[in-house]
Amino acid sequence: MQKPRKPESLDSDTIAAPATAAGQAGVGIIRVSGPQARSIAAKITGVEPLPRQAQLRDFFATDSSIIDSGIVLYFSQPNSFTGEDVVELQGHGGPVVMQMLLDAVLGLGARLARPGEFTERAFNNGKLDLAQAEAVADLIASSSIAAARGASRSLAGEFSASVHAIDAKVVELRMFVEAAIDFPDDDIDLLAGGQVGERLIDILEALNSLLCECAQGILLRDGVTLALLGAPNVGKSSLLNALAGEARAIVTDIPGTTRDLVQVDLVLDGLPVVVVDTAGLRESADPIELEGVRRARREGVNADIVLGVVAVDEQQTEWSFDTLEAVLPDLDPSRLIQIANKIDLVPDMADSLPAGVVAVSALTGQGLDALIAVIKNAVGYAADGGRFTARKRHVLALEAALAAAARCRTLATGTMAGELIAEELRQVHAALGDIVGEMTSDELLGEIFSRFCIGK
Ligand SMILES: Nc1nc2c(ncn2[C@@H]2O[C@H](COP(=O)(O)OP(=O)(O)OP(=O)(O)O)[C@@H](O)[C@H]2O)c(=O)[nH]1
Ligand SMILES: [Mg+2]
Repeated sequence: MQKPRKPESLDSDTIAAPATAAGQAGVGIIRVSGPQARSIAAKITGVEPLPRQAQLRDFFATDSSIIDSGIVLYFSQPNSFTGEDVVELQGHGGPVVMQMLLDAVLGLGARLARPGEFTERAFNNGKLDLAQAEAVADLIASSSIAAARGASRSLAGEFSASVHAIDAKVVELRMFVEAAIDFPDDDIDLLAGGQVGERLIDILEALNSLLCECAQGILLRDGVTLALLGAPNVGKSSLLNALAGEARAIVTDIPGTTRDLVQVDLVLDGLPVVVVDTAGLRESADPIELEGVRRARREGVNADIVLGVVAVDEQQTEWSFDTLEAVLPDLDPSRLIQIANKIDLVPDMADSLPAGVVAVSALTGQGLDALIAVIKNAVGYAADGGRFTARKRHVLALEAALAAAARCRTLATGTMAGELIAEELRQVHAALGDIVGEMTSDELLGEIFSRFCIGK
């Protein structure tokens, strides 16, 4: 468990919010946290709640009318999610019942919680570190099984443990360097022995490998955007449907069928993606089609990966990606995957395609697995995915730590200026502390928690 972040300022007010989603459901839960949680539960049910026991009780409004009957669960502090007294009132999950129950709780002195405030209190009370708190939101929002597993590993503290393991090495090295600075008269110069450099290599390697894992973790959490672009009628919409496994976009043999963007969220072999189908690229006098092409181009500029599609058939054995290049002249080749569709029409052509062009048939499904593998490879998604979910914030902090550690290494092989090495190590330590929230500013914390949903 973490050290409480602000033990002196433990929140004195009591917060409440629905912990379950709005709408009709078998059960709905109002969660209450803070010093008054227990007494509010006692007033609502007419009986003192017992810690960690599910008790069936009637729930009463402030005017003593009955609202519902359900389960009351009480967790006495510090053994609760937030570290405060927490009460869950589990009633029937109808919007009106939930609102009446919430009103009763608010009428007894609680106030409505801000988004993420329960988790923020858990963080402030040392129940979770910041990376774990972020994992709570990521677990709720996860779009794939792999992302959910990654988030729950982060929530269990695996990611934080990796950060702490590197930080422990940094702290140890800092102590060594600072001791060497403080006792300069000793016979041996501790800094000259090559030890600092060796230990730094170890730290750099560990930082690098965690950074790679974080990059995977971001893919796992955020996924990537793929834009299907190409001339009319090459089979872009058919390809979208084939990847989605259902008819999401209209397909006809009339060129210019797709006018607007069609966006589908999918998970391709563990990788969350947003696939955007676009209007076929061609000159046109039709203002609707022109706007469609303009939007297609914009998607091509913004997407992580452009899936450039051409069609091969008996008539068209000579083909190129000129149409796409004309529209996106500055497209970085690393962002482009070239696809030759309709390979079922000319199966022999599959072997004579230029290197890097993926032959597929949206009609028969041929080549789709290979295409998915090429996509995963292009975005750097490892076969087994990420070990835990991560955020851009974590990557930036690790990059800052890595840069300071690299500067440290240069100093250690060159001037051996102890004070400068110590200062760079302090920066590595600070950057790592930022990830788990030991050194994070209140402003950033506010921003992180405000993106949570209410009730979490
Ligand atoms: N034989 C064969 N026909 C295909 C294949 N993919 C698409 N088609 C056909 O090609 C035609 C055009 O397909 P679409 O998916 O609408 O093409 P599009 O690129 O989205 O066309 P626009 O929306 O007009 O830009 C349809 O008649 C499809 O059935 C394929 O792999 N093999
Ligand atoms: Mg289309």
